[in-house]
Amino acid sequence: MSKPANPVTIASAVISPWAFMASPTDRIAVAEIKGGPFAPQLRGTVFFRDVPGGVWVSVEASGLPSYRPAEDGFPPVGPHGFHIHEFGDCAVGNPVNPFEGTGNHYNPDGQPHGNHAGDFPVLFSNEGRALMGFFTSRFRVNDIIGRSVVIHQNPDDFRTQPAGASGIKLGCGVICNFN
Ligand SMILES: [Cu+2]
Repeated sequence: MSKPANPVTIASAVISPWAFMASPTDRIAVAEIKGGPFAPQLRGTVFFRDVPGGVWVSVEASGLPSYRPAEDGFPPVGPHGFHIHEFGDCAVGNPVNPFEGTGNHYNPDGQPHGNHAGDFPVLFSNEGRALMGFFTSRFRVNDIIGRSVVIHQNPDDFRTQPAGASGIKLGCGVICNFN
Protein backbone atom coordinates (compact mmCIF):
# COMPACT_ATOMS: atom_id res chain seq x y z
CA MET A 1 0.00 0.00 0.00
CA SER A 2 1.36 3.42 -0.86
CA LYS A 3 1.21 6.18 1.70
CA PRO A 4 -1.81 8.47 1.23
CA ALA A 5 -0.95 11.89 -0.16
CA ASN A 6 -0.68 14.68 2.36
CA PRO A 7 -3.61 17.08 1.71
CA VAL A 8 -1.57 20.07 2.93
CA THR A 9 1.12 19.34 0.33
CA ILE A 10 -1.49 19.03 -2.40
CA ALA A 11 -3.23 22.30 -1.43
CA SER A 12 -0.01 24.32 -1.38
CA ALA A 13 1.17 22.73 -4.64
CA VAL A 14 -2.05 23.76 -6.36
CA ILE A 15 -1.90 27.41 -5.35
CA SER A 16 1.85 28.09 -5.15
CA PRO A 17 3.75 28.90 -8.36
CA TRP A 18 6.96 28.20 -6.41
CA ALA A 19 5.88 24.79 -5.25
CA PHE A 20 8.15 23.15 -7.83
CA MET A 21 11.18 24.68 -6.11
CA ALA A 22 10.04 24.22 -2.53
CA SER A 23 12.59 22.45 -0.40
CA PRO A 24 12.00 20.61 2.86
CA THR A 25 14.00 23.33 4.65
CA ASP A 26 11.77 26.25 3.56
CA ARG A 27 10.34 28.08 6.54
CA ILE A 28 6.56 27.69 6.65
CA ALA A 29 4.07 29.18 9.09
CA VAL A 30 0.37 28.53 9.40
CA ALA A 31 -2.58 30.35 10.95
CA GLU A 32 -5.87 28.56 11.60
CA ILE A 33 -8.61 31.17 11.45
CA LYS A 34 -11.74 30.80 13.55
CA GLY A 35 -14.79 33.03 13.34
CA GLY A 36 -15.94 35.14 16.26
CA PRO A 37 -19.48 36.18 17.23
CA PHE A 38 -20.18 37.92 13.88
CA ALA A 39 -19.22 34.88 11.75
CA PRO A 40 -19.31 31.77 13.92
CA GLN A 41 -19.13 29.44 10.87
CA LEU A 42 -15.96 31.05 9.54
CA ARG A 43 -12.91 28.78 9.28
CA GLY A 44 -9.74 29.39 7.37
CA THR A 45 -6.15 28.33 6.91
CA VAL A 46 -3.36 30.68 5.88
CA PHE A 47 0.07 29.36 4.90
CA PHE A 48 3.17 31.54 4.73
CA ARG A 49 6.15 30.09 2.88
CA ASP A 50 9.57 31.68 2.44
CA VAL A 51 10.36 31.87 -1.28
CA PRO A 52 13.15 33.72 -3.11
CA GLY A 53 12.80 37.43 -2.26
CA GLY A 54 9.85 37.18 0.09
CA VAL A 55 6.90 35.09 1.16
CA TRP A 56 4.18 33.26 -0.72
CA VAL A 57 0.87 33.56 1.16
CA SER A 58 -2.00 31.19 0.44
CA VAL A 59 -5.37 31.34 2.11
CA GLU A 60 -8.44 29.16 2.05
CA ALA A 61 -11.59 30.11 3.96
CA SER A 62 -15.19 28.98 4.26
CA GLY A 63 -18.19 30.27 6.13
CA LEU A 64 -17.74 33.88 5.02
CA PRO A 65 -20.88 36.00 4.75
CA SER A 66 -22.28 36.58 1.27
CA TYR A 67 -21.69 39.98 -0.33
CA ARG A 68 -24.17 42.72 0.61
CA PRO A 69 -24.08 46.14 -1.02
CA ALA A 70 -23.88 49.34 1.03
CA GLU A 71 -27.29 50.26 2.40
CA ASP A 72 -28.81 52.86 4.75
CA GLY A 73 -25.44 54.31 5.65
CA PHE A 74 -23.88 50.89 6.33
CA PRO A 75 -20.78 49.91 4.34
CA PRO A 76 -20.84 46.87 2.05
CA VAL A 77 -20.26 43.42 3.56
CA GLY A 78 -17.31 42.08 1.54
CA PRO A 79 -14.95 41.90 -0.13
CA HIS A 80 -13.26 41.42 3.20
CA GLY A 81 -10.36 43.39 4.63
CA PHE A 82 -7.52 40.99 5.45
CA HIS A 83 -4.38 41.85 7.44
CA ILE A 84 -1.58 40.73 9.69
CA HIS A 85 -2.09 42.37 13.09
CA GLU A 86 0.63 42.99 15.62
CA PHE A 87 -0.31 40.59 18.39
CA GLY A 88 -1.13 36.89 18.38
CA ASP A 89 -4.03 37.22 20.80
CA CYS A 90 -7.21 35.79 19.26
CA ALA A 91 -9.31 35.87 22.42
CA VAL A 92 -12.76 37.18 21.45
CA GLY A 93 -12.89 39.62 24.36
CA ASN A 94 -15.64 42.22 23.91
CA PRO A 95 -18.37 40.44 21.86
CA VAL A 96 -19.51 43.67 20.16
CA ASN A 97 -15.93 44.49 19.12
CA PRO A 98 -14.16 41.14 19.00
CA PHE A 99 -10.42 40.45 18.81
CA GLU A 100 -9.30 43.83 20.16
CA GLY A 101 -6.20 42.11 21.55
CA THR A 102 -4.78 41.80 18.02
CA GLY A 103 -3.75 45.48 18.13
CA ASN A 104 -2.94 47.47 15.01
CA HIS A 105 -1.78 46.28 11.62
CA TYR A 106 1.71 44.81 11.45
CA ASN A 107 3.69 47.89 10.41
CA PRO A 108 7.37 47.54 11.31
CA ASP A 109 8.54 50.33 9.00
CA GLY A 110 6.03 53.02 10.03
CA GLN A 111 4.10 53.24 6.75
CA PRO A 112 0.62 54.73 6.24
CA HIS A 113 -2.27 52.30 5.89
CA GLY A 114 -2.37 51.00 2.34
CA ASN A 115 1.34 50.24 2.60
CA HIS A 116 1.60 48.43 5.93
CA ALA A 117 3.66 45.25 5.67
CA GLY A 118 0.55 43.54 7.03
CA ASP A 119 -1.87 45.00 4.45
CA PHE A 120 -3.14 42.16 2.27
CA PRO A 121 -5.46 41.95 -0.75
CA VAL A 122 -9.14 41.73 0.12
CA LEU A 123 -10.82 38.34 0.28
CA PHE A 124 -13.81 37.74 -2.00
CA SER A 125 -16.58 35.46 -0.76
CA ASN A 126 -17.81 32.98 -3.35
CA GLU A 127 -20.95 31.69 -1.68
CA GLY A 128 -18.92 31.79 1.50
CA ARG A 129 -15.65 30.37 0.16
CA ALA A 130 -12.42 32.16 -0.62
CA LEU A 131 -9.21 30.83 -2.14
CA MET A 132 -6.33 33.20 -2.82
CA GLY A 133 -2.55 33.24 -3.15
CA PHE A 134 -0.18 36.19 -3.42
CA PHE A 135 3.44 37.25 -2.99
CA THR A 136 4.88 39.85 -0.60
CA SER A 137 8.45 41.03 -0.18
CA ARG A 138 7.66 42.94 3.03
CA PHE A 139 8.65 40.30 5.60
CA ARG A 140 10.02 36.80 6.03
CA VAL A 141 8.24 33.98 7.79
CA ASN A 142 10.43 34.46 10.89
CA ASP A 143 9.18 38.05 11.35
CA ILE A 144 5.52 37.15 11.70
CA ILE A 145 5.53 34.11 13.98
CA GLY A 146 3.37 34.87 17.01
CA ARG A 147 1.35 37.61 15.28
CA SER A 148 -2.20 37.18 13.95
CA VAL A 149 -4.19 37.26 10.72
CA VAL A 150 -7.60 38.91 10.81
CA ILE A 151 -10.54 38.87 8.39
CA HIS A 152 -12.87 41.88 8.59
CA GLN A 153 -16.51 42.39 7.70
CA ASN A 154 -16.11 45.32 5.31
CA PRO A 155 -13.83 46.11 2.38
CA ASP A 156 -10.46 47.71 2.96
CA ASP A 157 -10.31 51.05 1.09
CA PHE A 158 -6.48 51.11 1.53
CA ARG A 159 -6.55 54.84 2.36
CA THR A 160 -8.57 55.53 5.53
CA GLN A 161 -6.15 55.65 8.48
CA PRO A 162 -5.23 53.60 10.36
CA ALA A 163 -7.13 50.50 9.20
CA GLY A 164 -8.88 51.12 5.88
CA ALA A 165 -12.43 51.34 7.30
CA SER A 166 -12.64 47.57 7.12
CA GLY A 167 -14.92 47.37 10.14
CA ILE A 168 -15.41 44.71 12.74
CA LYS A 169 -13.26 41.61 12.88
CA LEU A 170 -15.00 38.43 11.74
CA GLY A 171 -12.23 35.96 12.45
CA CYS A 172 -8.71 35.62 13.78
CA GLY A 173 -5.83 33.14 13.71
CA VAL A 174 -2.46 33.11 15.45
CA ILE A 175 0.55 32.62 13.14
CA CYS A 176 2.53 29.55 14.27
CA ASN A 177 5.52 27.59 13.03
CA PHE A 178 4.44 24.81 10.67
CA ASN A 179 7.80 23.06 10.42
CU1 LIG B 1 -7.23 44.08 10.22
